[in-house]
Amino acid sequence: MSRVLLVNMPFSSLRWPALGISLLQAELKREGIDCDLAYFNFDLAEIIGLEAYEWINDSLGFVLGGERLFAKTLFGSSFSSDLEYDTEVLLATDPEFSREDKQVFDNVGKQLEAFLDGCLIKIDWSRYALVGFTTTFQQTMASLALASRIKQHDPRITISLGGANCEGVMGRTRWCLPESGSCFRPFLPYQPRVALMILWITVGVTFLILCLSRFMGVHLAVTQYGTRCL
Ligand code: B12
Repeated sequence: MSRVLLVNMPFSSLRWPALGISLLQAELKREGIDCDLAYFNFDLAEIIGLEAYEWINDSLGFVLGGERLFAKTLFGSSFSSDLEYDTEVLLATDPEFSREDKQVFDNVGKQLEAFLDGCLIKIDWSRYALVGFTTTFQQTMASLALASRIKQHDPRITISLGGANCEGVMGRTRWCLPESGSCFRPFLPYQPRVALMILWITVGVTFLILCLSRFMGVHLAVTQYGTRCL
């Protein structure tokens, strides 16, 4: 049977589980599909230490510090310069951001490649037909970075992304993996799809009524009080 793996990447809280993937796991099991969960956020906290992890997760959340670090592993040298980010984002939002803070931040960045390689080694990917990442807050870049590695390791695995970062404008943004060039296709959730169907049916039925009424010599006029026969 094909299995599903749902992944929770850094930087996400170590205090709370990711509710989304547990709910999806329960639903998949009900449908007879085996599903495992992987909380790789704990693996990174073990590598870089609890203090550094929570600092980036909590204090640097609003400047997307964690996203910035993982984006570097994804886009490599083509990424914008550190100087620009340090002065225009880090120092601009927190003038007390010290040299020591910067050292800790950069040091965490240096350990991310090893962390991602570790994630790849830890899992037997041949067991999975689909790997899904949940992304809220600062989890998109880490998810894409691991997704890129998984695709290189085994291109047959389908990668899926879900969570709050896939909603609205962000969800409609075209996300592509730089190495393979493959892009995520936005997926219309159930409710908008039903709404679209209802809209088409309404347009179709209205058109039919108008055609029939013309054919039968009846003229319809739409007023603010509803549709009336003249
Ligand atoms: C509870 C909650 C909190 C709690 C706990 C957060 C936590 N870390 O667990 C607290 C109070 C701490 C909190 C704090 C904050 N929050 Co809050 N919070 C929520 C809330 C109300 C519910 C989140 C939740 O657990 N939902 C239930 C689960 C089941 O839903 P879900 O994760 O979306 O999963 C479903 C789908 O998305 C999908 N899905 C999820 N993963 C995947 C994966 C795949 C592969 C697939 C196919 C589908 C899928 O399926 C799931 C089941 O339907 C949401 C709003 C909302 N209605 O969702 C905001 C929300 C997540 N919070 C938000 C924000 C901005 C914050 C704060 C930054 C607020 C602030 N100004 O401080 C802080 C940040 C804290 C931090 N760094 O962790 C934003 C996040 C925006 C974003 N794009 O990341 C949200 C979306 C609210 C909003 N609309 O603005 N928050």
